Amino acid sequence: MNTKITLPANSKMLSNDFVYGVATASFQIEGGKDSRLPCIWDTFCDTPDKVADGSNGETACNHFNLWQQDIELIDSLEVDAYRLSISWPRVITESGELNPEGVAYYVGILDALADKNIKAYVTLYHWDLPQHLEDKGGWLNRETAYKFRDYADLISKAFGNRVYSYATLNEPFCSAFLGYEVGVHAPGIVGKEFGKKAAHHLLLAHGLAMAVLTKNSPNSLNGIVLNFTPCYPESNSEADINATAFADDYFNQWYIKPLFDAEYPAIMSQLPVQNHPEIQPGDMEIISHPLDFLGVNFYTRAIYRADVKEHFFQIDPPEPLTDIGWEIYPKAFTELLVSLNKKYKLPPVYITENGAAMADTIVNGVVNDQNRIDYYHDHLNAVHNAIEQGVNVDGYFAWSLMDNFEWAEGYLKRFGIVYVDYVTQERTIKASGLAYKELIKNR
Ligand code: GBH
Repeated sequence: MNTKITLPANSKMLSNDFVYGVATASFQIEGGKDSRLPCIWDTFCDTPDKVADGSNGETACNHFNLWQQDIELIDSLEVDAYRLSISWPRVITESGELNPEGVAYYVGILDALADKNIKAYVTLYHWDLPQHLEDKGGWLNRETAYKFRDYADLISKAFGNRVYSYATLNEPFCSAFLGYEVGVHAPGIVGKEFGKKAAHHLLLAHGLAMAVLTKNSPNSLNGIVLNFTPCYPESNSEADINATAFADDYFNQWYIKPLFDAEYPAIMSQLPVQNHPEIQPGDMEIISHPLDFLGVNFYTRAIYRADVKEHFFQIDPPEPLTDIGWEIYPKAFTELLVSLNKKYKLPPVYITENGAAMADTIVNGVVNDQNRIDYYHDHLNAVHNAIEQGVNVDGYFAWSLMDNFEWAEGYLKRFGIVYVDYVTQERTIKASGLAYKELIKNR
């Protein structure tokens, strides 16, 4: 048992230019629902049986009111950077103008971070689509991509030079597949014919916003955050290997290949036409706008076997599992980064999320989350191994700064390196948070 997170002494990740940060997202921590427009997650939470504990984002971590003390907390962890997201429905009115109160709220946060020399990594869309846009079709409506561009334009002008890095979208896979194909995330739409259409409009939104950000904020690192769940075959049979490759194209490569190769994976031809995206001339050029960085989110892998009807079937993950049921398999992290680096001409990579849900208990004000320390230790070393194999990784963000609203799991799953008591809103740095701080401090 090692209560520390350590890296080999010669690691690039121990240099002072390697960026360490913590990450959050607006809907998951802010609350402050009365001072913004409704979003699709408000509606989803109000729909019975969608969120495990029947909870919502009305208060969450009350970061809307407690942001100043939370920035002190972030500073106390001695991180270099903070990754946050902007609530689109907080900063843009229904008629498409800036909402000055919403903008002032984030400007306050960005200025406080600058005061403490903490780099701001801003994500423009972490799933909280304004409900009035969903009412017009949401990401199934091509028009939403242009609304996103306009939002990116207004907000990047308003923020001026306060932002170190902009990510357009967080995990378009989750928005498209979980939100519009299997319906376990907002807006809860179900149908194979919808997922890839939503995905295309999300990627179009990304490309349109990249052009705007490059113009308005040429000095920031502008890019996108993708999640990857690397796919492994259950056996070495040809059928399982092919099924796994299909799943990888469907879930992972679908979102990255258009960015670098300006085309979707070739499996598109095997999908029924009614499930295809609606691609207009010029779209793929817009989508493949050069990136200053690629954000990679990694949590776990998935194992597949062949399936005659559905191309692939995901088997139950083997142990060890985290509290949310995801397998702990750090080797997949190294292999993922190395394989992406081989397939694509990558810009600098940031690990924009990595972390684990654990069944934490707080005893006399102490959270001894040794299991999470182990997770971080093993996964940071997995990143180190990828760097050793030639991948250009410039930073790492722990998900998450603090326990928060874990989407369809509500408040039941804790991903923080800081414990949150949702009754008192008290924050307690967990043992993993202290270990992370030690790693950063002792570089
Ligand atoms: C991220 O999503 C989100 O950006 C963040 O908001 C969220 O709180 C955090 O991660 C934790 O969930 O069914 O075993 O194949 C990550 C979403 C996680 C989606 C892994 C796919 C596959 C698990 N991804 N998941 S499995």
